[in-house]
Amino acid sequence: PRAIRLEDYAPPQWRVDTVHLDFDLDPERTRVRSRMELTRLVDGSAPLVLNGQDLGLEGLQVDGRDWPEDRRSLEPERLVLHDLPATCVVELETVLEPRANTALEGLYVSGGNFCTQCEAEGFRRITWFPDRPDVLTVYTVRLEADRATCPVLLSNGNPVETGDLPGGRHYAVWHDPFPKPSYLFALVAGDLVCQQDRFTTRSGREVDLRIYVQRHNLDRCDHAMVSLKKAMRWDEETFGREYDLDIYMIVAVDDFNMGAMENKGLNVFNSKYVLARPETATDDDFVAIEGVIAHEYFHNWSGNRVTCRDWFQLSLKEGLTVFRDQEFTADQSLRAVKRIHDVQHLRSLQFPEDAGPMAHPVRPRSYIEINNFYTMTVYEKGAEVVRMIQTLVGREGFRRGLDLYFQRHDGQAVTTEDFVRAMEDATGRDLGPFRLWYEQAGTPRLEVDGHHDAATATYRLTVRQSCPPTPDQPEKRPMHIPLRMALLDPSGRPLPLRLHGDGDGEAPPVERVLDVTEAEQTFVFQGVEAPPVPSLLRGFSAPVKLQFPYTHEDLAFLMAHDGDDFNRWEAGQQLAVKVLLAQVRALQAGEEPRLDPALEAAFARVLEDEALDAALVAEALTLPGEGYLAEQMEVVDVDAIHRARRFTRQALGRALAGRWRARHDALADSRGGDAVAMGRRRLRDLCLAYLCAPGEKEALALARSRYEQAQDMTGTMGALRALMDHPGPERDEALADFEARWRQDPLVLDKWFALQAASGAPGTRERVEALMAHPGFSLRNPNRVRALLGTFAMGNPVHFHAADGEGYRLVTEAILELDALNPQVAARLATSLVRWRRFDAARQERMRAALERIVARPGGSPDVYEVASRALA
Ligand code: HT7
Ligand code: ZN
Repeated sequence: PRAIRLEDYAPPQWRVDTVHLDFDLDPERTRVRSRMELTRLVDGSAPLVLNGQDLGLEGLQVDGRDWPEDRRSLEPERLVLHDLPATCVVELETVLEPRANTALEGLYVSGGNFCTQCEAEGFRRITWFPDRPDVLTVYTVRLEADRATCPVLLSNGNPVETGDLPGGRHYAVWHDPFPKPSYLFALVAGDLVCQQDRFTTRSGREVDLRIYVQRHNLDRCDHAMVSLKKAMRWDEETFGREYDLDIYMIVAVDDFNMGAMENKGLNVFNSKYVLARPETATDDDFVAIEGVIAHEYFHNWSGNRVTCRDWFQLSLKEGLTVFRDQEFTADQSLRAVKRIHDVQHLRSLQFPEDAGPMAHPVRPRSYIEINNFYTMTVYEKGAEVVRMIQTLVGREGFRRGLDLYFQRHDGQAVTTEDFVRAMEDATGRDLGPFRLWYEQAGTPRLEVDGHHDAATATYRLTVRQSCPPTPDQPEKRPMHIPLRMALLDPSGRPLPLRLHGDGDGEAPPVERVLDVTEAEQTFVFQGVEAPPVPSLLRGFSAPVKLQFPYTHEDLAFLMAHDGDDFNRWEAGQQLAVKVLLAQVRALQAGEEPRLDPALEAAFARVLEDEALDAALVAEALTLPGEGYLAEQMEVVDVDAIHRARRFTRQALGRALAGRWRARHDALADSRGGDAVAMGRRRLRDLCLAYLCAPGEKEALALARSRYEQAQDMTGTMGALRALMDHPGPERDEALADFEARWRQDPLVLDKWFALQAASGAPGTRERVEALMAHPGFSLRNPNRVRALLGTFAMGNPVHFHAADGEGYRLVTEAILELDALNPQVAARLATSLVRWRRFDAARQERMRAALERIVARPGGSPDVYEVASRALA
């Protein structure tokens, strides 16, 4: 397969002013007629190049006449038309088989209904077209289908006309007045019902809101609708962004490769991110739905009104929109808890990506298959880059910059450079060196050290930055890193931060953002009488790995006194990491691990802190994950990490049993849908998990009875999770009951598959293999694949990396089978194998062999090939 390179970008030579699409829908044979009004943008006789994939060509006319064979060339993925007049109308026809489409790109059938997925390059599976994001076109779409099976016919924009046709058929016409790239095209047709509402924008425009679902799901749309209205209001109030069409539609489908898609006016969603009521969805599901609904809505400006010039600019819309949805969620809940979750997500998924063979800059320079670049780096690190810009220019400056960006580029397809320039122009801040964040891959390391000099009452903070090499980028340059920090005096109060060179005028601030731009820099703070404890990288002000030689006592001090909630949590995490890694070393040396008294004392203090929000208590009492611990090791020892973490959970469970129980019981009656109630339930279930960790009968019986009495899915899952690592009647009966009760409900059954795939108990790999033969399992449904195989491969290191290689075998076989059906999902699963060099020699050998088997397979997809071959390079 051929690589596409940023440096080869060339602007389009033709404009498609309008396109009329006519769909004659049939699951077996859909006819698509397209009529494009074209204008040549360059002098001379540049041919028109249209993209197509797995498409025939049933007819081709230019200005109403058949176009001769010798003036066109039909290649497998391109149709090139030569000698066209400078303005012309091209009409062509294709025939599709939506029911046979298992890749879920282009036009396909899900749950008996037609839907489309065109980002990134799915439109070329529907019709021949310049399928690139910098070609913006006004669409008119006519849909025709059987009225009985497809009463609902939807496309982008506003409805124009509907009517009946002979033979039980009917039609609808939609017109989208906003020029858009082809990746934002969508159609949906089927037997759907909708929940309807209205929204009045701040300028008084009335918007018809609709959420379309299958009839049996109509009672699960309230939360999505409330979330949508909240997001619409929030975007007006926070960023001055208003909705622009008369109607906003969301459609939930069960078969979907990703979370959701922001097609103009017609979002198509994975049903997982729409459907919820407390009996079927957990608190985490509710929060995720609110976030994804908001994310897709926010794309209407950051992505749709201002779109990407080419796919290398993907983070322009995704990083910015993730940043916007993070801010939205932070405003709906506890800001510090949201920041903790986002940082956990980044560290456990993006940092490993940035340290592995798939590492790439936020703005990549080349790809084989663009679908493989919808990555943690483009999304999550991209959002961190936007957040750092906000830190550097300030909140108000950021708002001005964003206003300028939208005003300057409305209706255009632009680059990350255009975004940065708007920020500079609106604020006067020079972001020159900062741009490197878009170009340089890898997670920078900050090694910080502090030295107090009592004689001069100064504190010197020395900061060294470096970045490990990544594929294609062996040499790294220093980045511009905003380091938010404070110094705490021995009583825990923040000190005024007067730097050498500051004027004497204003009172110095107690928190500063240091501009770290050099490989090594020293900051000297004046007037520091006693040795302080620094609070560094507050709020995680940059996506870096920070090292500072904190003692256990320093960390306990910060846990107790840091005024930054994120850093209080972080201090606890760093303490736990130190303790757990010491246990790993003990286990590797054949010694018994022991529970560190500092950790036990810190946990006891937090557990008794009634003043602290329950949600923050829960975060503070959650040990760092196995993946994050693995990142701290030279050679990953999955078994020792798993044993150390299990040992600590059990030891803390035993040592603080009375306190866990008391706090658990005090939280028994935690109802309501607000963030406070959710935090209480999270803490309640965490207490239950610690109580059950040692595996004693009494605690397991408590979990079993909690399962019986659960009023909602959060409680049910909390009880089940506490039981999952403890084989025995309590676990097995609860699992069997759950399956019997929820067998008919795909989203809930996914939870049942995922729970079992995540279990640390012996025999999990065998169980996963058995579950692949379960009547409810199907490789055709991405949610089911992710629930069972994704959870096993990405969320269960100790079983996936089992020394006998059986975990690798199971996943490799699944990847190969899945690749023939759905390459996009298969490629995601294949990323579980790419960091093979991190493990011991025996595991390396097995993982490499698995990758070689994948690469060698004839007829495999470019998606999977790209992942496996990069891993082996
Ligand atoms: N912009 C959307 C990305 C997306 C997608 C990409 C490739 C293949 C399938 C896909 N479905 C959705 C979703 C988003 O980030 O908002
Ligand atoms: Zn997005």
